[in-house]
Amino acid sequence: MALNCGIVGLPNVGKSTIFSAVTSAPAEAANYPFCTIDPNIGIVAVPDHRLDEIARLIPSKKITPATVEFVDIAGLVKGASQGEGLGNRFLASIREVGVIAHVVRCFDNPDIVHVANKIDPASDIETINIELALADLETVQKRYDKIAKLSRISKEQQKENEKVLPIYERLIKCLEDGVPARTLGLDEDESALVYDLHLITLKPVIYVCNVDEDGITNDNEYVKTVRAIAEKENAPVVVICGKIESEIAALDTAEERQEFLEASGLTESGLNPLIRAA
Ligand SMILES: Nc1nc2c(ncn2[C@@H]2O[C@H](COP(=O)(O)OP(=O)(O)OP(=O)(O)O)[C@@H](O)[C@H]2O)c(=O)[nH]1
Ligand SMILES: [Mg+2]
Repeated sequence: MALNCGIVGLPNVGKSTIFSAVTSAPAEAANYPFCTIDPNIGIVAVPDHRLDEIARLIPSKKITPATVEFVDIAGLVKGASQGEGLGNRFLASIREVGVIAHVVRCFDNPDIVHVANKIDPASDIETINIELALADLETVQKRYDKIAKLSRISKEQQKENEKVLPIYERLIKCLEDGVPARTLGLDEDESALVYDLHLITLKPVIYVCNVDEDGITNDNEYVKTVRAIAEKENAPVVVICGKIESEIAALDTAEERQEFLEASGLTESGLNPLIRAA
């Protein structure tokens, strides 16, 4: 099965625009929050010049690149874990993916609605992280209560509990503060013990800064803020201009796309680093 990457973020930040450009699959993108309701799914080949080089040197009937499946998920808002906005049923879509691409709005444009009425990447990231942490908190707390309540258990189960309950306690403490579980830095054994909870905030995240045309070649202040947050989490950052990428994706030929890229001051599509990071 291909690795899959869920695109999450606040409503109207450009998730579907980026999804459509990445996957060349049509997804409705419009200037109003909660445009996307059902998740859109698309599969893309991972651009890898090494594969092109090998294919050139060793002629082969069939060349099969690695693929990534992208899932465009509905926008999350403050209170989503408690049913606000489109509510918590979308959390299920996020639970199913392997990697999260967190799209953050990093451009000014009074015409494009922002659900909080101001452009503030740090606050936007915090809002999403808190909702995802609260969703995970519910999952861990439920499991913890269930196990802690068991009265007659086997010796084996007892041993297992002694190992897992302290990890659940650490998770609960972290998630209660609205902090993603990945920041706990669980080791391999600990991660294996909690794997079956499928925690959203334990999944690796890529921060995707959606910038305007001027923001692709030079980091703007918003992007700098995102980079600082990502660095603390050891997460990669990809800077993309959703608007340009959707225009490029709409062009018919590779030559036209290359010309457009060069005219925009780019050497390759900003989508490639995203696909590779995923
Ligand atoms: N200026 C500018 N507008 C953009 C950019 N990316 C997206 N938009 C516009 O922002 C609006 C929202 O884009 P969508 O891709 O629908 O946003 P979304 O995050 O999928 O929104 P929901 O599905 O409602 O959560 C659309 O009108 C896009 O054309 C960008 O890089 N620059
Ligand atoms: Mg959308």
